[in-house]
Amino acid sequence: MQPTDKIWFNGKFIAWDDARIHVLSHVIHYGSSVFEGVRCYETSAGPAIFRLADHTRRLVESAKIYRMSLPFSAEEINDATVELVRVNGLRSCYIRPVAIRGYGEIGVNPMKNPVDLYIACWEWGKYLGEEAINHGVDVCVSSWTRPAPNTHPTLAKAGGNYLNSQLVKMEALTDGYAEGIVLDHNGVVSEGSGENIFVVRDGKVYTTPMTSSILHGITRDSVMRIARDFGYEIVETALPREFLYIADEIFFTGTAAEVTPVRSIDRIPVGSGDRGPITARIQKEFFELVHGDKPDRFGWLSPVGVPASAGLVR
Ligand code: PPE
Repeated sequence: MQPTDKIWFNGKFIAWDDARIHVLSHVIHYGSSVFEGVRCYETSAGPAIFRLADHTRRLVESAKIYRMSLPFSAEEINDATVELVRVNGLRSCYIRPVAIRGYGEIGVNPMKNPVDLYIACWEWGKYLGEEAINHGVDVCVSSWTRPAPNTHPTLAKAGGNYLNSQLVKMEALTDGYAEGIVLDHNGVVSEGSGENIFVVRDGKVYTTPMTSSILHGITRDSVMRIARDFGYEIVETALPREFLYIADEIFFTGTAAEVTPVRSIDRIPVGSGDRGPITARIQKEFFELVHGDKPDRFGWLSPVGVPASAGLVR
C-alpha cells in the first residue's frame, strides 16, 4: 500500500502516519467497525468518485444496524471524501471510510465508547490481477458457509463480517485458487469473499438475492442497471451450486474487483474457459461509464475538481 499525504479523521486532515489507535480500542477486541470501499476514477474531466452518495448511504445504514451514531452526516461525509481525494492530489484511488468504536471502556457493551470516523485513500490497482480482468480467475466453492440470517447481518458492511471472508480467501489461496465462492446456510450460492456473483445462461443474467446472505453490492446494482439497459433479463434468485458448473459465463462484481470474469469453478471450465461475450459487453460499458468515456447517464460520478497538487487550491 502506497501511503498518501493525509487521512481525514473526525473532521480534520491528519498525516498518514498519525492515524493510529490505542490497542484497547473497542474495535480491536470485538470487531466493532463499519466501513466502505469506494473508487475514484480518472476521467478526462479530472478524478471522479463512483457512486459516492450510495456508498455513504450504506455506511450510514451499516452504522444504524449496529446502533452506532456517526458523528457526521451523510452530506459531511460526502464532502470530506471529495476533499480528501483533492487534498491528496490523486488522479485515481480506492477510498476507505471506516467508523470504529474507539477507546474508553473494555467489555462487550460498545455504547460507552466514542465512535471515530476515518477516511483514507490510496492508489489500488486491479484486485484480482490485470490478467483477471481480461481472461478471468480460477475459483473454488469454499468449504466455509456465509453467516446465517440473524447471526452477523450481511447487509451491514461491518469489520467483523470479514473474519468469515478471511477464512474463505485463505482457504482458496492455499488451495491454488484466486477466490472462493461461499454458499449460504441453505447450501445455495451466496457470493465471493469480497464480491457479488453473476451467472449467465442462455442469454439471461442471474444473480443471488439479498436473502442469500450477501452484501447488497453497489457494483452489483450498477451491473444490473447496465444489463437491463442492454435488454438482458435479470433473474435475482437462489442459485444451486451446480448451476455454476453448467453456466455459460460467470463474473464477480465489487468496488475492488470491479467486473472480473470467472473462468473455472473447482477446475471445471466455465463456458469456453475464458471471458464470455455478455461479460465482456457489460464490463466494457462499466469501464466506459466509470472513466467518463460515455455520458454519465445514471448520475454515478462525483467530480473531485482540480487536484491540490496542481497548486490552485489548498
Ligand atoms: N460482497 C462482499 C462480501 C464485499 O466485501 C463486497 C465489497 C461486495 C460484495 C461488493 O460490494 P460493492 O463494493 O458495493 O460492489 N468488498 C470490498 C472490500 C474488498 C477488500 O478486500 O477490502 C470492496 O470491493 O471494496
